[in-house]
Amino acid sequence: MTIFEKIAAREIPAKIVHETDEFFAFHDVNPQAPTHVLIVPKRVIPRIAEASAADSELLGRMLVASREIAQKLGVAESGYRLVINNGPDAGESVPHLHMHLLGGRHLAWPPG
Ligand code: DGP
Repeated sequence: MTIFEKIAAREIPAKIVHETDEFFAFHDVNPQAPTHVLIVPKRVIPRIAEASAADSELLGRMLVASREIAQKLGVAESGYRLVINNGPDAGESVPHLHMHLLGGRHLAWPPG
């Protein structure tokens, strides 16, 4: 099982802020901004480059749900960034697709 599957199964504790039967969101253990949550499908897709057309609706629902999660966390008005790291140069460290939602401070662009 991946770390995130273990969190979904409640084998590893995490602060879960949103959950459906398909995906869930929880606070990142190593936050890079005052608000930093991960939105993760329960079905393991290793990374976005390995997603298929069959994953399109799930990924779309995750993207749309980010709005509700941002509202719940109080960053909808101030702004937030959605990030998916794919592969070594992007710093991907967990081979279970996840979307970062970062906010609560000004986020520099371009990213480091
Ligand atoms: P990435 O570098 O894009 O693969 O991001 C992986 C993120 O996962 C990283 O920001 C830290 C987070 N993370 C890793 N292990 C755990 C964990 O056990 N619990 C929580 N809450 N977050 C974790």
